[in-house]
Amino acid sequence: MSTTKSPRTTNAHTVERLEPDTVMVADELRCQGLPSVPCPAAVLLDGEIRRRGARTVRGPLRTGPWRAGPERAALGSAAFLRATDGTTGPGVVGLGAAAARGDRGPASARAALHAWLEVARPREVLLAAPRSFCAGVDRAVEIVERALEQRGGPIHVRKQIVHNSHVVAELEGRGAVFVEELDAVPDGATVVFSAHGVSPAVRTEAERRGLDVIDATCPLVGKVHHEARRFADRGDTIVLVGHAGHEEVEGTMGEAPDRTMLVETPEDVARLEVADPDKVSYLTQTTLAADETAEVIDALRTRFPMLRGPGSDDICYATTNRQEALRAIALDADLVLVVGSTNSSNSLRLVELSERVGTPAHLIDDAADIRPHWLTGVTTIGLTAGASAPHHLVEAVVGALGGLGPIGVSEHETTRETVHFTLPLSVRTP
Ligand code: 0CN
Ligand code: SF4
Repeated sequence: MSTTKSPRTTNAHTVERLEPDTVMVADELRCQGLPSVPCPAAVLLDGEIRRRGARTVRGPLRTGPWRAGPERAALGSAAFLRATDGTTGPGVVGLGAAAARGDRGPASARAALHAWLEVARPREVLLAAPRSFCAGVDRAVEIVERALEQRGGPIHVRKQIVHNSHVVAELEGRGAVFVEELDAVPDGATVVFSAHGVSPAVRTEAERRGLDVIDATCPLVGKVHHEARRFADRGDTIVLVGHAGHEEVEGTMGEAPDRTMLVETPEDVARLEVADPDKVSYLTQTTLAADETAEVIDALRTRFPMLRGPGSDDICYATTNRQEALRAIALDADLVLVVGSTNSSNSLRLVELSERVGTPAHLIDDAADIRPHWLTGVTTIGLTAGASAPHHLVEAVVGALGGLGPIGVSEHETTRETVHFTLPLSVRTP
Protein backbone atom coordinates (compact mmCIF):
# COMPACT_ATOMS: atom_id res chain seq x y z
CA MET A 1 0.00 0.00 0.00
CA SER A 2 0.43 3.11 -0.87
CA THR A 3 0.65 6.54 -1.76
CA THR A 4 -1.48 9.28 -0.48
CA LYS A 5 -2.40 12.18 -2.66
CA SER A 6 -4.30 15.19 -1.53
CA PRO A 7 -6.99 16.73 -3.62
CA ARG A 8 -8.40 20.15 -2.91
CA THR A 9 -11.69 19.92 -1.06
CA THR A 10 -14.29 22.13 -2.57
CA ASN A 11 -17.38 21.34 -0.63
CA ALA A 12 -17.52 25.04 0.07
CA HIS A 13 -21.28 25.20 0.13
CA THR A 14 -21.47 22.81 3.07
CA VAL A 15 -18.31 24.09 4.70
CA GLU A 16 -19.65 27.62 4.78
CA ARG A 17 -22.67 26.44 6.66
CA LEU A 18 -20.67 24.64 9.33
CA GLU A 19 -20.70 26.22 12.77
CA PRO A 20 -17.31 27.44 14.01
CA ASP A 21 -15.24 24.63 15.53
CA THR A 22 -17.29 22.05 13.69
CA VAL A 23 -15.64 19.69 11.26
CA MET A 24 -17.35 17.72 8.53
CA VAL A 25 -15.93 14.20 8.38
CA ALA A 26 -16.34 12.50 5.03
CA ASP A 27 -18.30 9.26 4.82
CA GLU A 28 -17.38 9.25 1.15
CA LEU A 29 -15.35 11.46 -1.17
CA ARG A 30 -16.98 12.54 -4.39
CA CYS A 31 -14.73 13.60 -7.21
CA GLN A 32 -16.20 15.09 -10.32
CA GLY A 33 -16.32 12.59 -13.16
CA LEU A 34 -14.95 9.75 -10.99
CA PRO A 35 -16.64 7.02 -8.96
CA SER A 36 -17.06 8.13 -5.36
CA VAL A 37 -14.47 6.87 -2.86
CA PRO A 38 -15.69 5.26 0.39
CA CYS A 39 -14.19 6.35 3.73
CA PRO A 40 -14.50 3.32 6.06
CA ALA A 41 -12.11 4.93 8.56
CA ALA A 42 -14.41 7.95 8.98
CA VAL A 43 -15.31 6.79 12.49
CA LEU A 44 -11.61 6.80 13.46
CA LEU A 45 -11.04 10.30 12.09
CA ASP A 46 -14.26 11.49 13.70
CA GLY A 47 -13.23 10.20 17.13
CA GLU A 48 -9.78 11.80 16.96
CA ILE A 49 -11.14 15.18 15.84
CA ARG A 50 -13.61 15.18 18.76
CA ARG A 51 -10.87 14.27 21.22
CA ARG A 52 -8.98 17.28 19.88
CA GLY A 53 -11.82 19.56 20.89
CA ALA A 54 -13.93 20.10 17.78
CA ARG A 55 -17.50 19.04 17.07
CA THR A 56 -18.14 16.84 14.05
CA VAL A 57 -20.83 16.12 11.50
CA ARG A 58 -20.70 13.36 8.91
CA GLY A 59 -21.60 13.38 5.23
CA PRO A 60 -20.28 13.10 1.68
CA LEU A 61 -17.50 15.49 0.81
CA ARG A 62 -16.99 16.85 -2.69
CA THR A 63 -13.41 17.21 -3.79
CA GLY A 64 -11.87 19.22 -6.60
CA PRO A 65 -9.30 18.04 -9.10
CA TRP A 66 -6.42 15.95 -7.83
CA ARG A 67 -3.28 17.69 -6.84
CA ALA A 68 -0.23 16.44 -5.01
CA GLY A 69 0.96 18.22 -1.94
CA PRO A 70 -0.15 19.12 1.53
CA GLU A 71 -3.80 19.16 2.48
CA ARG A 72 -5.62 22.41 2.62
CA ALA A 73 -6.89 21.86 6.12
CA ALA A 74 -7.93 25.44 6.64
CA LEU A 75 -10.95 24.99 4.45
CA GLY A 76 -10.91 21.28 3.95
CA SER A 77 -8.68 18.35 3.29
CA ALA A 78 -8.87 14.88 1.88
CA ALA A 79 -6.48 12.08 1.24
CA PHE A 80 -6.74 8.94 -0.83
CA LEU A 81 -5.16 5.76 0.41
CA ARG A 82 -4.37 3.37 -2.40
CA ALA A 83 -4.26 -0.30 -1.58
CA THR A 84 -1.73 -1.58 -4.09
CA ASP A 85 -0.20 -4.62 -2.46
CA GLY A 86 -3.06 -6.31 -0.67
CA THR A 87 -5.59 -8.73 -1.98
CA THR A 88 -8.23 -8.27 0.66
CA GLY A 89 -8.11 -4.48 0.79
CA PRO A 90 -10.92 -2.30 -0.41
CA GLY A 91 -8.94 -0.88 -3.35
CA VAL A 92 -9.03 2.83 -2.96
CA VAL A 93 -10.29 4.32 0.26
CA GLY A 94 -10.35 7.89 1.44
CA LEU A 95 -9.98 9.96 4.54
CA GLY A 96 -11.43 13.41 4.46
CA ALA A 97 -12.46 16.31 6.60
CA ALA A 98 -13.63 19.82 5.94
CA ALA A 99 -13.64 22.56 8.54
CA ALA A 100 -15.16 25.99 8.66
CA ARG A 101 -12.91 28.77 9.84
CA GLY A 102 -12.65 28.89 13.61
CA ASP A 103 -10.19 28.34 16.37
CA ARG A 104 -10.25 24.62 16.83
CA GLY A 105 -11.95 23.09 13.77
CA PRO A 106 -9.27 23.40 11.08
CA ALA A 107 -6.39 22.67 13.46
CA SER A 108 -8.12 19.59 14.89
CA ALA A 109 -9.02 18.32 11.42
CA ARG A 110 -5.49 18.78 10.12
CA ALA A 111 -3.82 17.17 13.14
CA ALA A 112 -6.23 14.21 13.21
CA LEU A 113 -5.89 13.56 9.50
CA HIS A 114 -2.12 13.58 9.72
CA ALA A 115 -2.15 11.31 12.78
CA TRP A 116 -4.20 8.67 10.96
CA LEU A 117 -2.23 8.97 7.72
CA GLU A 118 0.94 8.30 9.75
CA VAL A 119 -0.33 4.86 10.79
CA ALA A 120 -2.08 3.86 7.53
CA ARG A 121 -0.61 0.54 6.35
CA PRO A 122 -1.60 -3.05 5.57
CA ARG A 123 -2.43 -5.11 8.66
CA GLU A 124 -3.54 -8.50 9.93
CA VAL A 125 -6.49 -8.81 12.31
CA LEU A 126 -6.74 -11.92 14.50
CA LEU A 127 -10.30 -12.38 15.72
CA ALA A 128 -10.74 -14.31 18.96
CA ALA A 129 -13.70 -16.70 19.07
CA PRO A 130 -15.84 -16.98 21.13
CA ARG A 131 -16.29 -13.26 21.75
CA SER A 132 -19.20 -10.85 22.34
CA PHE A 133 -22.66 -11.80 23.66
CA CYS A 134 -23.01 -14.81 25.96
CA ALA A 135 -26.24 -16.71 26.62
CA GLY A 136 -26.98 -14.70 29.79
CA VAL A 137 -26.65 -11.37 28.00
CA ASP A 138 -28.66 -12.59 25.01
CA ARG A 139 -31.42 -13.58 27.40
CA ALA A 140 -31.33 -10.35 29.44
CA VAL A 141 -31.49 -8.13 26.36
CA GLU A 142 -34.28 -10.21 24.85
CA ILE A 143 -36.27 -9.96 28.09
CA VAL A 144 -36.23 -6.15 27.89
CA GLU A 145 -37.02 -6.18 24.17
CA ARG A 146 -39.96 -8.52 24.68
CA ALA A 147 -41.27 -6.58 27.68
CA LEU A 148 -41.23 -3.42 25.54
CA GLU A 149 -43.05 -5.19 22.72
CA GLN A 150 -45.64 -6.75 25.04
CA ARG A 151 -46.32 -3.85 27.34
CA GLY A 152 -45.08 -0.80 25.43
CA GLY A 153 -42.74 1.74 27.05
CA PRO A 154 -41.70 2.84 29.51
CA ILE A 155 -40.28 -0.34 31.01
CA HIS A 156 -38.11 0.33 34.04
CA VAL A 157 -34.85 -1.58 34.44
CA ARG A 158 -32.99 -1.57 37.75
CA LYS A 159 -29.32 -0.78 36.94
CA GLN A 160 -27.83 -1.31 33.48
CA ILE A 161 -29.34 -4.49 32.06
CA VAL A 162 -25.78 -5.47 31.07
CA HIS A 163 -22.64 -3.36 31.40
CA ASN A 164 -22.53 -1.95 27.89
CA SER A 165 -23.21 1.65 26.94
CA HIS A 166 -24.39 0.77 23.40
CA VAL A 167 -26.87 -1.85 24.61
CA VAL A 168 -28.24 0.56 27.20
CA ALA A 169 -28.52 3.47 24.73
CA GLU A 170 -30.24 1.26 22.17
CA LEU A 171 -32.83 0.00 24.66
CA GLU A 172 -33.34 3.52 26.01
CA GLY A 173 -34.15 4.61 22.48
CA ARG A 174 -36.90 1.97 22.43
CA GLY A 175 -38.49 3.01 25.72
CA ALA A 176 -36.51 1.36 28.50
CA VAL A 177 -35.89 3.57 31.53
CA PHE A 178 -32.78 2.65 33.50
CA VAL A 179 -32.89 3.53 37.20
CA GLU A 180 -30.39 3.05 39.99
CA GLU A 181 -32.85 1.98 42.68
CA LEU A 182 -36.48 0.89 43.03
CA ASP A 183 -37.59 4.20 44.56
CA ALA A 184 -37.37 5.67 41.02
CA VAL A 185 -39.96 3.13 39.78
CA PRO A 186 -43.65 4.15 40.07
CA ASP A 187 -45.85 1.92 42.29
CA GLY A 188 -47.29 -1.03 40.38
CA ALA A 189 -45.01 -0.52 37.33
CA THR A 190 -43.02 -3.24 35.58
CA VAL A 191 -39.36 -3.47 36.58
CA VAL A 192 -36.66 -5.70 35.10
CA PHE A 193 -33.78 -6.86 37.32
CA SER A 194 -30.44 -6.78 35.48
CA ALA A 195 -28.34 -9.81 34.44
CA HIS A 196 -26.05 -9.29 37.45
CA GLY A 197 -28.72 -10.24 40.00
CA VAL A 198 -30.15 -8.56 43.10
CA SER A 199 -30.03 -9.18 46.83
CA PRO A 200 -33.08 -10.63 48.62
CA ALA A 201 -33.62 -7.18 50.17
CA VAL A 202 -34.30 -5.74 46.71
CA ARG A 203 -36.77 -8.55 45.92
CA THR A 204 -38.60 -7.94 49.20
CA GLU A 205 -38.80 -4.21 48.52
CA ALA A 206 -40.19 -4.82 45.02
CA GLU A 207 -42.85 -7.10 46.50
CA ARG A 208 -43.76 -4.55 49.17
CA ARG A 209 -44.18 -1.91 46.45
CA GLY A 210 -46.40 -4.18 44.34
CA LEU A 211 -44.00 -3.98 41.39
CA ASP A 212 -44.39 -6.33 38.46
CA VAL A 213 -40.90 -7.92 38.43
CA ILE A 214 -39.30 -9.58 35.44
CA ASP A 215 -36.06 -11.19 36.53
CA ALA A 216 -33.25 -11.08 33.96
CA THR A 217 -30.64 -12.39 36.41
CA CYS A 218 -28.39 -14.78 34.50
CA PRO A 219 -29.09 -18.36 35.64
CA LEU A 220 -25.35 -18.75 36.30
CA VAL A 221 -25.43 -15.82 38.72
CA GLY A 222 -28.56 -17.43 40.20
CA LYS A 223 -26.50 -20.59 40.78
CA VAL A 224 -24.02 -18.64 42.94
CA HIS A 225 -26.91 -17.15 44.97
CA HIS A 226 -28.26 -20.64 45.51
CA GLU A 227 -24.87 -21.82 46.78
CA ALA A 228 -24.62 -18.80 49.11
CA ARG A 229 -27.94 -19.78 50.71
CA ARG A 230 -26.85 -23.41 50.99
CA PHE A 231 -23.50 -22.55 52.62
CA ALA A 232 -25.15 -20.06 54.99
CA ASP A 233 -27.76 -22.66 55.99
CA ARG A 234 -25.04 -25.08 57.09
CA GLY A 235 -23.55 -22.37 59.29
CA ASP A 236 -20.37 -21.63 57.29
CA THR A 237 -18.53 -18.35 56.95
CA ILE A 238 -18.69 -17.57 53.22
CA VAL A 239 -15.64 -16.03 51.59
CA LEU A 240 -16.68 -14.41 48.31
CA VAL A 241 -13.89 -13.76 45.82
CA GLY A 242 -14.89 -10.71 43.82
CA HIS A 243 -14.60 -6.99 43.25
CA ALA A 244 -15.97 -4.56 45.83
CA GLY A 245 -18.80 -2.40 44.56
CA HIS A 246 -19.71 -4.63 41.60
CA GLU A 247 -23.48 -5.20 41.37
CA GLU A 248 -23.15 -8.96 41.17
CA VAL A 249 -21.07 -8.97 44.36
CA GLU A 250 -23.58 -6.73 46.15
CA GLY A 251 -26.39 -9.10 45.15
CA THR A 252 -24.55 -12.27 46.20
CA MET A 253 -23.39 -10.80 49.53
CA GLY A 254 -26.99 -9.83 50.21
CA GLU A 255 -27.94 -13.52 50.48
CA ALA A 256 -26.10 -13.82 53.81
CA PRO A 257 -24.68 -10.39 54.65
CA ASP A 258 -23.77 -11.31 58.25
CA ARG A 259 -21.66 -14.29 57.35
CA THR A 260 -20.11 -13.28 53.99
CA MET A 261 -16.64 -11.73 53.66
CA LEU A 262 -15.26 -10.29 50.42
CA VAL A 263 -11.68 -10.87 49.27
CA GLU A 264 -9.98 -9.75 46.06
CA THR A 265 -6.37 -10.90 46.50
CA PRO A 266 -4.25 -13.49 48.36
CA GLU A 267 -3.20 -10.63 50.68
CA ASP A 268 -6.85 -10.12 51.65
CA VAL A 269 -7.00 -13.83 52.56
CA ALA A 270 -4.11 -13.39 55.01
CA ARG A 271 -6.08 -10.67 56.82
CA LEU A 272 -9.30 -12.69 57.22
CA GLU A 273 -10.67 -13.34 60.69
CA VAL A 274 -13.33 -16.02 60.84
CA ALA A 275 -15.41 -17.49 63.67
CA ASP A 276 -14.48 -21.14 62.96
CA PRO A 277 -11.62 -21.92 60.51
CA ASP A 278 -13.09 -25.41 59.98
CA LYS A 279 -16.35 -24.00 58.70
CA VAL A 280 -15.38 -21.83 55.76
CA SER A 281 -16.76 -22.03 52.21
CA TYR A 282 -15.85 -19.93 49.20
CA LEU A 283 -17.76 -18.60 46.21
CA THR A 284 -16.62 -16.37 43.36
CA GLN A 285 -17.98 -13.68 41.09
CA THR A 286 -18.80 -15.15 37.66
CA THR A 287 -16.62 -12.82 35.62
CA LEU A 288 -13.18 -13.02 37.24
CA ALA A 289 -9.82 -13.93 35.68
CA ALA A 290 -9.52 -17.71 36.00
CA ASP A 291 -5.74 -17.72 36.72
CA GLU A 292 -5.85 -14.94 39.34
CA THR A 293 -8.84 -16.49 41.08
CA ALA A 294 -7.05 -19.85 41.31
CA GLU A 295 -4.29 -18.10 43.28
CA VAL A 296 -6.79 -16.64 45.74
CA ILE A 297 -8.45 -20.03 46.20
CA ASP A 298 -5.03 -21.65 46.77
CA ALA A 299 -4.35 -19.07 49.48
CA LEU A 300 -7.75 -19.84 51.05
CA ARG A 301 -7.07 -23.56 51.01
CA THR A 302 -3.67 -23.08 52.64
CA ARG A 303 -5.21 -20.95 55.37
CA PHE A 304 -8.34 -23.08 55.84
CA PRO A 305 -7.51 -26.75 54.99
CA MET A 306 -11.16 -27.74 55.56
CA LEU A 307 -12.29 -25.19 52.95
CA ARG A 308 -15.31 -26.18 50.89
CA GLY A 309 -16.40 -24.68 47.59
CA PRO A 310 -19.08 -24.84 44.92
CA GLY A 311 -19.80 -28.12 43.13
CA SER A 312 -18.75 -26.56 39.82
CA ASP A 313 -16.77 -23.44 39.06
CA ASP A 314 -18.57 -20.14 39.66
CA ILE A 315 -16.56 -18.39 36.95
CA CYS A 316 -18.94 -18.94 34.08
CA TYR A 317 -18.34 -20.74 30.79
CA ALA A 318 -18.52 -17.47 28.81
CA THR A 319 -15.89 -15.72 30.91
CA THR A 320 -13.57 -18.74 30.72
CA ASN A 321 -14.06 -19.24 26.98
CA ARG A 322 -13.38 -15.58 26.14
CA GLN A 323 -10.21 -15.65 28.21
CA GLU A 324 -8.98 -18.87 26.57
CA ALA A 325 -9.80 -17.55 23.09
CA LEU A 326 -7.84 -14.37 23.73
CA ARG A 327 -4.93 -16.28 25.23
CA ALA A 328 -4.72 -18.24 21.95
CA ILE A 329 -4.09 -15.10 19.86
CA ALA A 330 -2.63 -12.50 22.23
CA LEU A 331 1.00 -13.63 21.88
CA ASP A 332 0.81 -13.40 18.08
CA ALA A 333 -0.54 -9.84 18.19
CA ASP A 334 1.35 -6.56 18.59
CA LEU A 335 -1.73 -4.97 20.11
CA VAL A 336 -5.04 -6.26 21.47
CA LEU A 337 -8.29 -4.34 21.29
CA VAL A 338 -11.13 -5.45 23.56
CA VAL A 339 -14.58 -4.10 22.74
CA GLY A 340 -16.48 -3.46 25.95
CA SER A 341 -17.50 -0.75 28.40
CA THR A 342 -15.38 0.44 31.31
CA ASN A 343 -17.73 -1.00 33.96
CA SER A 344 -17.74 -4.47 32.38
CA SER A 345 -15.79 -6.78 34.67
CA ASN A 346 -15.32 -9.60 32.17
CA SER A 347 -14.13 -7.16 29.47
CA LEU A 348 -11.60 -5.57 31.84
CA ARG A 349 -10.29 -9.01 32.72
CA LEU A 350 -9.56 -9.59 29.00
CA VAL A 351 -7.46 -6.41 28.82
CA GLU A 352 -5.53 -7.48 31.92
CA LEU A 353 -4.99 -10.99 30.57
CA SER A 354 -3.44 -9.63 27.39
CA GLU A 355 -1.18 -7.30 29.37
CA ARG A 356 -0.14 -10.19 31.62
CA VAL A 357 1.07 -12.21 28.62
CA GLY A 358 2.96 -9.15 27.41
CA THR A 359 0.77 -7.71 24.66
CA PRO A 360 -0.46 -4.15 25.18
CA ALA A 361 -4.25 -3.96 25.19
CA HIS A 362 -6.95 -1.30 25.25
CA LEU A 363 -10.62 -1.40 26.14
CA ILE A 364 -12.77 0.43 23.59
CA ASP A 365 -16.48 1.13 23.67
CA ASP A 366 -16.42 1.25 19.87
CA ALA A 367 -14.15 2.04 16.91
CA ALA A 368 -14.23 5.78 17.64
CA ASP A 369 -12.19 5.16 20.82
CA ILE A 370 -9.16 3.84 18.90
CA ARG A 371 -6.20 6.28 19.14
CA PRO A 372 -3.84 6.62 16.17
CA HIS A 373 -0.66 6.34 18.26
CA TRP A 374 -1.74 2.90 19.53
CA LEU A 375 -1.18 1.62 15.96
CA THR A 376 2.36 2.93 15.52
CA GLY A 377 4.53 -0.01 14.44
CA VAL A 378 1.60 -2.41 14.81
CA THR A 379 1.06 -4.89 11.99
CA THR A 380 -1.05 -7.53 13.78
CA ILE A 381 -4.05 -6.62 15.90
CA GLY A 382 -5.82 -9.11 18.16
CA LEU A 383 -9.51 -8.30 18.47
CA THR A 384 -12.11 -9.57 20.92
CA ALA A 385 -15.15 -8.37 22.83
CA GLY A 386 -16.54 -8.86 26.32
CA ALA A 387 -19.73 -10.85 26.92
CA SER A 388 -21.88 -7.71 26.99
CA ALA A 389 -20.54 -6.10 23.79
CA PRO A 390 -22.65 -6.61 20.65
CA HIS A 391 -21.10 -8.41 17.65
CA HIS A 392 -21.77 -5.52 15.29
CA LEU A 393 -19.32 -3.31 17.22
CA VAL A 394 -16.51 -5.76 16.45
CA GLU A 395 -17.49 -5.81 12.79
CA ALA A 396 -17.41 -2.00 12.79
CA VAL A 397 -13.86 -2.04 14.21
CA VAL A 398 -12.74 -4.42 11.44
CA GLY A 399 -14.42 -2.18 8.85
CA ALA A 400 -12.75 0.95 10.23
CA LEU A 401 -9.28 -0.65 10.32
CA GLY A 402 -9.83 -1.61 6.67
CA GLY A 403 -10.00 2.11 5.92
CA LEU A 404 -6.33 2.48 6.87
CA GLY A 405 -5.10 0.00 4.29
CA PRO A 406 -5.71 -3.59 3.20
CA ILE A 407 -6.33 -6.00 6.06
CA GLY A 408 -6.29 -9.76 6.30
CA VAL A 409 -8.83 -11.05 8.82
CA SER A 410 -8.61 -14.52 10.35
CA GLU A 411 -10.75 -16.00 13.10
CA HIS A 412 -9.28 -18.34 15.72
CA GLU A 413 -11.98 -20.40 17.39
CA THR A 414 -10.94 -22.24 20.54
CA THR A 415 -14.37 -23.66 21.33
CA ARG A 416 -17.92 -23.45 20.02
CA GLU A 417 -20.61 -22.24 22.42
CA THR A 418 -24.02 -23.84 22.35
CA VAL A 419 -25.41 -22.63 25.69
CA HIS A 420 -28.88 -21.16 25.57
CA PHE A 421 -31.13 -20.08 28.44
CA THR A 422 -34.90 -20.08 28.23
CA LEU A 423 -36.80 -16.86 28.85
CA PRO A 424 -38.96 -16.29 31.95
CA LEU A 425 -42.55 -17.42 31.40
CA SER A 426 -43.96 -13.90 31.60
CA VAL A 427 -42.21 -12.82 28.39
CA ARG A 428 -42.15 -16.15 26.61
CA THR A 429 -45.36 -15.63 24.68
CA PRO A 430 -45.38 -12.78 22.23
O1 0CN B 1 -20.25 -6.76 31.19
P1 0CN B 1 -21.34 -7.51 31.85
O2 0CN B 1 -22.69 -6.92 31.81
O3 0CN B 1 -21.04 -7.81 33.38
P2 0CN B 1 -19.71 -7.92 34.22
O4 0CN B 1 -18.66 -8.55 33.39
O5 0CN B 1 -19.35 -6.54 34.68
O6 0CN B 1 -20.10 -8.78 35.39
O7 0CN B 1 -21.38 -8.95 31.16
C1 0CN B 1 -22.40 -9.86 31.45
C2 0CN B 1 -22.09 -10.62 32.64
C3 0CN B 1 -22.86 -10.89 33.66
C4 0CN B 1 -23.48 -11.23 34.74
FE1 SF4 C 1 -24.17 -15.24 32.67
FE2 SF4 C 1 -21.55 -15.54 32.40
FE3 SF4 C 1 -22.89 -14.14 30.63
FE4 SF4 C 1 -22.55 -13.16 33.10
S1 SF4 C 1 -20.96 -13.55 31.55
S2 SF4 C 1 -24.43 -13.14 31.88
S3 SF4 C 1 -22.66 -15.06 34.29
S4 SF4 C 1 -23.15 -16.35 31.02
